[in-house]
Amino acid sequence: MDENTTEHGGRTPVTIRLEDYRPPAFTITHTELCFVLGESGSTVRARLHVTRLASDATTLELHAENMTVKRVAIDGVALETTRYVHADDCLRIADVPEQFVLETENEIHPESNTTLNGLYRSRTMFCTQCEPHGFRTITPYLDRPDVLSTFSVRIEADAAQFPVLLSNGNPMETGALPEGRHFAEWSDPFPKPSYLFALVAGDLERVTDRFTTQSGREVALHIYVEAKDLDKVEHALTSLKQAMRWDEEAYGREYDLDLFQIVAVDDFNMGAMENKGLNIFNTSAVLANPAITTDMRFQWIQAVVGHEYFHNWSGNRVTCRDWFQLSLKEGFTVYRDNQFSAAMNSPDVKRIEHVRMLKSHQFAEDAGPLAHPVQPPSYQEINNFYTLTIYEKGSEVVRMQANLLGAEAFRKATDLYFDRFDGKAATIEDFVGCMAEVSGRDMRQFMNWYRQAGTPVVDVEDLWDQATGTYTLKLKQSCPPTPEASEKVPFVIPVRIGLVGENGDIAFRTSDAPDAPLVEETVLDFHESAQSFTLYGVTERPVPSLLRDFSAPVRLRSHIPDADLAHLIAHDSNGFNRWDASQQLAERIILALKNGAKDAGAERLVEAFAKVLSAPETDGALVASMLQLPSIEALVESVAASGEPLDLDALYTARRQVRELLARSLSTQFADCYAANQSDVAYAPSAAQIAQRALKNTALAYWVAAGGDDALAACAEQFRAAGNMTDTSAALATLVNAHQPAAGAMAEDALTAFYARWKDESLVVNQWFSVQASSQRPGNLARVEALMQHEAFDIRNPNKVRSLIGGFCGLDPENFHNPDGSGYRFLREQILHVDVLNPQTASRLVTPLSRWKRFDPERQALMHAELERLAASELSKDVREMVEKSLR
Ligand code: B3K
Ligand code: ZN
Repeated sequence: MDENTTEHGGRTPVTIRLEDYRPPAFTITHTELCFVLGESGSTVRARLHVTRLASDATTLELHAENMTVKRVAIDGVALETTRYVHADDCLRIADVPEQFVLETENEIHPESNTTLNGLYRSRTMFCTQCEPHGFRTITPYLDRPDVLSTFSVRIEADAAQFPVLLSNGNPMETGALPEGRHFAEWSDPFPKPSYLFALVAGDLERVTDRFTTQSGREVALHIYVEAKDLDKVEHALTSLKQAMRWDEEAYGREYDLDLFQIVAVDDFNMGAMENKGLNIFNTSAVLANPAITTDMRFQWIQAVVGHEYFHNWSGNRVTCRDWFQLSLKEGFTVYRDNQFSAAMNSPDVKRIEHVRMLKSHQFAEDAGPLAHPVQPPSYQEINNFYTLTIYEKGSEVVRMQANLLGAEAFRKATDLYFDRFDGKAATIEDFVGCMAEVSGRDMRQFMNWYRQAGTPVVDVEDLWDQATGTYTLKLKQSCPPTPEASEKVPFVIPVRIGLVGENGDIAFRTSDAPDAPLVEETVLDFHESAQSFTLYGVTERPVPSLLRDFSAPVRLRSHIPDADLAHLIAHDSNGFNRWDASQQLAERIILALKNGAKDAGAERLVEAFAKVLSAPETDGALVASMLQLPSIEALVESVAASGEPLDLDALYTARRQVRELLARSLSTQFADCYAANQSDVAYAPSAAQIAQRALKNTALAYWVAAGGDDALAACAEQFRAAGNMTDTSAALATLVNAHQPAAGAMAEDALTAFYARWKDESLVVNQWFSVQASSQRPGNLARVEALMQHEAFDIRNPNKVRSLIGGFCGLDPENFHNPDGSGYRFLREQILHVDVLNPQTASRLVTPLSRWKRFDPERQALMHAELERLAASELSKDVREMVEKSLR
C-alpha cells in the first residue's frame, strides 16, 4: 500500500525500493476537509474528488493509520461495511467508479499523540507535522507526494481556548457556532501533496508586516507566537523579508499567495516545516532577541527562515515524485539557504562553518554503516533518511553543478526546471536533465554523485620543474566501500586551485600555447581514476592551494610540507583555504603527538597563530575560525581514513596538549585580543559585530585555558556584566570547562545564577542544559543523570532531549566515551525511554552508537553490546532500522 508496494509491514520491517516505483492508480484533484477539534478525540470529515488513472484499477487503496473509520460514502451514498476494509493501515474500497467523490468520517486522538507526527497537541495548541507520512494518521488519503490536490479546509473548535484557527492558503469565512465554539475556513488554490498540509489551532498572538513583490503584489506576513514571546519575533520577520527579496533577485522567484504565515510551536521534531503558506517552526528556530539568543542562533534562524521560505519553489511549487527524490528539494534548498546566508553574512566564514560540519558529521555518516547515496535505492522508514547526506552532501552536489555551469547557465537551468516542472512532482534526473540541456554538458557521469555513497579520496602528488616553468599535479581518486556497493566508478571532481608564491598568488597558464592567457585560478576537471594536469609559466616555486572553497566534497591527501601550510595560512588569497591550511597543520600536529612524536612541530602552529592574531586586515570571524582546532569527530574520521587504529584517549590528550600549548605560548596575545575586541556599541546581529564577538570569545577561552587567575576573573566578570546572550553563554561555557582550582566553584555559582535568571525562558534553559551536558569535566554523567530529574527537563520535548541527552553524546563526547561504558549504557536507556513516546526523536539518538567500529576493541565491544541489547528490545520501526543497520 505504499507508493511502491501493496505489501503491508505491520511490525516486520518492509524495504521500499526505488526500482519498484509505480505511478498512482488514482489521483485526488480536490480535497475538502472538516475538522471538529475536541478535548478527547477529534473528528475529521473528508470529501475527496477522486479520478482513476490506471484503467484496470477497481479497488481504491488509501493510507489510513491510527484512526477509527466511522463512515464511507461514494457520491453521497453510504457504503455497506462489506464494500470496504480498514486493516493493516489501509482503507480498501472495492468497485469504485472512474470519477467520484469519496466521503469519509474518522476519529483521531491528537490529545494523546506524543509522536509529534500527524495532528497533535503541543501544550495549549493543536498543530500538525505531515512530512513525510503524517497525513495518513489524520484522514484516509493517497498520502504520496505525486498526488497533488487543491484543498478547502474547515476547522471547528472551542472559541475561548482556540481563538486562532489556521490552515494553508487564503482565509475564507469565519463565524460563531453554538456552545461557545467557532469555525474558520481556508482555501489553498495551489495543488499540493498531502505532506504540505497544515493546521494550527491555539491561543496565539500575531505580529504582522507586509512585503511588496517584484511585480508589485502585496503579501501580508503573519507570525503567530504565544503572548509572552511577542518581543522575539522581529529577527524572523526581517529574515523573511530578506529571503523573499533575495529569492527574487538570485532566482527570479516571487511569492505566489497573498498571505505568508509562520507559527512557533514548542514541541516539534525538527527545526521547521515548509507547509504551503503556513510554515510551522520550532520555537528554537524562530524566536530571538539579544537577551536570550546567541549570535550563532541569530544566524541559524535567518538560515532556517530562508530555507523554509525557499521551499515554496524548491519543494512546494515543484515537489518530489517519491521520497527517494528527497534531496531534490532538500539538497537544492540547503544550497539556496547557504547562498542566502553567504550573501547576508561573511561568505568565507559561512563556507567554513558548513564544511566544518560536513567534515565532522557527514563524512562520518558516509563512512559508517548508515551510509547511503544522495538518492537512496531503498529505505524501511523514510523518517530515517532526513540525513546529513540528503541535506548537506545533496547541497554540495548542487553546488558543484552550479560551479560547473557557471552563474549564468545555472540560472537558466533553474529557470527551466522551475518552469517545466511547476505544479508537478519531479525527480533528481529531471533536475540534472535541465543542467545538461542548458549547458550542453553530458551529465551522465556526474550522476554518480547521486548514486554512490562514500566520500571519495583524492591523492595528490606534485612536481615543479624550474627549468621549464611547468607545474604538474598528479591526481588519483578512490572511494571506500559502503553498504550499497563495494566497487565504485569514478566521480566528476571539480578541483579549484591556485598557486601561492612568496608574495601571494602566482599567475599561470593552463596550456602551453604561447597566447594562452595568464590566470590566477583554475578548475581541474578530474573525472578518471588517475589524471595529470600541467600548468605553465610557473617560474617561481609554487605552494598549491588545492580544492579552493572546498570545490568538491572529497577527502584530499597531499604531502604539502608543514612550512608550506604555514605559508598558506598567512598568504593564500582564498580565505577558506587559509582556514583549511590551519586545520591541516593543526591536525598533523595533533595526530603526530597522539602517535607519541617527540617533536611534532607544534611551534610552527604557534607561530602561524601568532601571525594570524596580529594580522589586522583579516576578518575577525575568519581569524576566530582559524583558531578553532579540528573537532574530535573530524580527527576520528581522519584517523580512520588513514587506516591506523584509533587510541581515543591519546587523541583527546593530544588535542588538549596542543590547545594548552597555544594558550600558554600566546596568552599575552589572547589577553590583548580580548581587550582589543571589547565594545560598548548597542548589540546587533550584524556580520561585523558577530565577527568581533567571535574573536573576543575565542581569545577569552584560550586566555583562560592558559591557566591564569586574571583570565578567570575577566571571564567571571564578563558573565556577570554581559548585556547579550552571546557573551553570557560564551563566558559560562568557558567557566564550566576551566581548569583553575577556583573554577569549579565559580562555574557552580554561574550555573545557579543563570538558571535563576532564565528559568522562565525555555529556550535559554536548553542552553543551560547543553552547556552542562557537554562539559568535559571527568565524571559528568552523574550530573547529566541528575539533570534528567530537574524540574525543567521534559522528555516529551525534543529540544530538551537534544540539549541534554544529545549534548552529552554529541558536542564533545569525551564523557560519553568513558571506557567504563557508562555513557553507552545511559544512551541505550534513554533511547528506549524516548522511543515509547516519540520514535523519530529516539531514532536520531542512535547515531553516536552507530559509529562503534571507529573505536578501540574495548569500546567497540561495549557499544556493540548496547546495540545488541537495543536490538533485543521492543522497538519502533524507526529505531529498529537504525539499530539493525548499525550492527551490520
Ligand atoms: N522538510 C522538513 C523536514 C521534514 C522532516 C520529517 N521527518 C523541513 C525542511 O527540511 O525544511
Ligand atoms: Zn528543507
